[in-house]
Amino acid sequence: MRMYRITDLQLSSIMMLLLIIIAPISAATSSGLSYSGSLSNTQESSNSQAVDINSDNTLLATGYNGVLTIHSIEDNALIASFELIRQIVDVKFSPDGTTIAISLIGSEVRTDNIQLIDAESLQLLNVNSNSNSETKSISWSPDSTVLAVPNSDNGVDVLRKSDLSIEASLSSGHNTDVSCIAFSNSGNEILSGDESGRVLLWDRQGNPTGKQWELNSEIVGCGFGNNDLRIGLLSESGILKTVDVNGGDIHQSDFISGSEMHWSSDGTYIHLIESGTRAKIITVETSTFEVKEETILFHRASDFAFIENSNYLPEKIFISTDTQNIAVYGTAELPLGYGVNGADLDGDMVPDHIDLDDDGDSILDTWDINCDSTAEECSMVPNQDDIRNLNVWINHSSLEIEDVITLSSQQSSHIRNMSRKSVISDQQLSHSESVMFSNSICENMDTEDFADSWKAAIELSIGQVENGFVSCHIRSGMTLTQIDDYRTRIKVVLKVSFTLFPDAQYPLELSLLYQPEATDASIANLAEAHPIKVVLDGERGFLVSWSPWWVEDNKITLQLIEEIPPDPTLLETFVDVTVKYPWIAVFVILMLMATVLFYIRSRNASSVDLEFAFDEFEDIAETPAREEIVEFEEDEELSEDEIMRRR
Ligand SMILES: [Ca+2]
Ligand SMILES: [Ca+2]
Ligand SMILES: [Ca+2]
Ligand SMILES: [Ca+2]
Repeated sequence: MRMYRITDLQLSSIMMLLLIIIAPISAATSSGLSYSGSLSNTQESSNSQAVDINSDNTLLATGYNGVLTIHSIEDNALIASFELIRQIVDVKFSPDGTTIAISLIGSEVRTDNIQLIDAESLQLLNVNSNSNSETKSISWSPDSTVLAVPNSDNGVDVLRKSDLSIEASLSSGHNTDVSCIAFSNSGNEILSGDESGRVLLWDRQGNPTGKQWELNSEIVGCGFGNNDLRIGLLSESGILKTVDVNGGDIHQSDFISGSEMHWSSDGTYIHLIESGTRAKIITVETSTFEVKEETILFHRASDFAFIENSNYLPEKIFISTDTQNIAVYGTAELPLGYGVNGADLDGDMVPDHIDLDDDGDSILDTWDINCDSTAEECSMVPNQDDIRNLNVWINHSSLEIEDVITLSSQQSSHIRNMSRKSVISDQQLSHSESVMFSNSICENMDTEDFADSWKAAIELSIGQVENGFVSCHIRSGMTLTQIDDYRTRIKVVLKVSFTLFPDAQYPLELSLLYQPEATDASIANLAEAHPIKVVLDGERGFLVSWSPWWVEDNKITLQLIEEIPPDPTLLETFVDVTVKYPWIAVFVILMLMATVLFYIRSRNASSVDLEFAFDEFEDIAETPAREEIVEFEEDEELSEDEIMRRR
């Protein structure tokens, strides 16, 4: 009997394998936030580069190229805008909320790179200061009395809020421009990071503390944790690092690239922008450096500001996109007028007198003036192609649902604006940029919930649906749509493919029990959900449809009757067989060729035989005459009389 001994190496290999199998797949979960709209300004050439919100989360300030806007966060209303000719690079509300500091791109000799706005009177203040030419980062002290800005001497100036005069300067230590500045929470220290990746710690008076860190590329994010014991640093090449304020490294992660980072207010998380062709906002748990959650973007992202929920995680994020829009990510909010009494045609709980789109076809009432009906107002006649469309396709063993939603012209136009620069910074909207948008939709939404909600709404006469794979794509309104097209609406397809069990049996009755609402973090929250046009079709069925399916109709039932195909013709059969079994076709063709060849050969052969036969016949016909003559000649010995007698 053979004995097996498990060596230490084998044991550790087995343990490792078990660990790999047991360890959960640590895929980052979605933040539950999705694109929920955008803010904009009217200047097409303006590119948003910086955003900030005040400490009580009521105002959003945005720095564009040539304009600064202030919006109310509650209702997205534009409160004020200031024309500033140059690109605004950074915007910061003072912690006390009274002042907004802005930095403008300029030159080192300009004395107006730094400007202040009174956030209460909404007036540009008559105080200015110079700085370095790019002024990528500015930072207020926690007591709102001073503002730290990068100076033209590879250092930092601490400016008094009152007149922007210099209170202190930090110099010697950086060899390149300072690109990131942050005050500690106590206000006693200042962090400065530069374009080469060096980070220094100073006291408020501008004296170096001797603490220094080096990263491999430009510092794009820097900040203290809530207790000032830890510092978070982000480089342009994507290195996120936490260091002990006394010198040592704590954690490090490498992302694809970075452009901004913020600590959560309690220090539990760091949120950062990972830019590139799969741009995201990533939340990292600072104790473990595990990725807690992600929000997938479909546009460029240079800066972000956010509102925290009670778990210190973002519940609303504002992102500058390098376009004339600011993208907003959040959760679904109830529309204005929800639940108010009154006639409600489309069943979205917003009464007609408040609803901007009474019939739910994504065409606003004011523009809803073209339709087939002459008896009714077009705003009360839903356009079949533009309401939510539900295409159900039944195959032998699968059931697919395409839930097609149409976004409004304004939403579509803003999305196209932001998407145009997402992969290649030009005016053209390419296929890959559309794909980036549809991917962000599917990656942010709760796809499992989406599949489950349709599964629960479907009832079949025989069998049921199982599994459910969700995919997203853009049906129309994005790729190659012109920049000046403000009307074309984007149609988004949210598709779920189920397995049908058992296989389809006809006639098949499909009942839809209710109209599922948009699921969590779904783009469908932006679109009208009712009424619905339903089309049921299949590989072996006659197309049937029901439209409009109103909410008040409740359950609807459609029947798919089997379409019995006519018997195929001989040619169809042959083509069919050829496709399925090419070797049979080759065999048949070879047989045919052989038959034809044989026929030709045998035909040729018989004609040769005929020639012979004919020649022989001729010979036969001629031969007796000659023989007679010969015979006749053989009789030459006859007497003359005999010859005369015979003649
Ligand atoms: Ca309504
Ligand atoms: Ca409506
Ligand atoms: Ca309408
Ligand atoms: Ca209409």
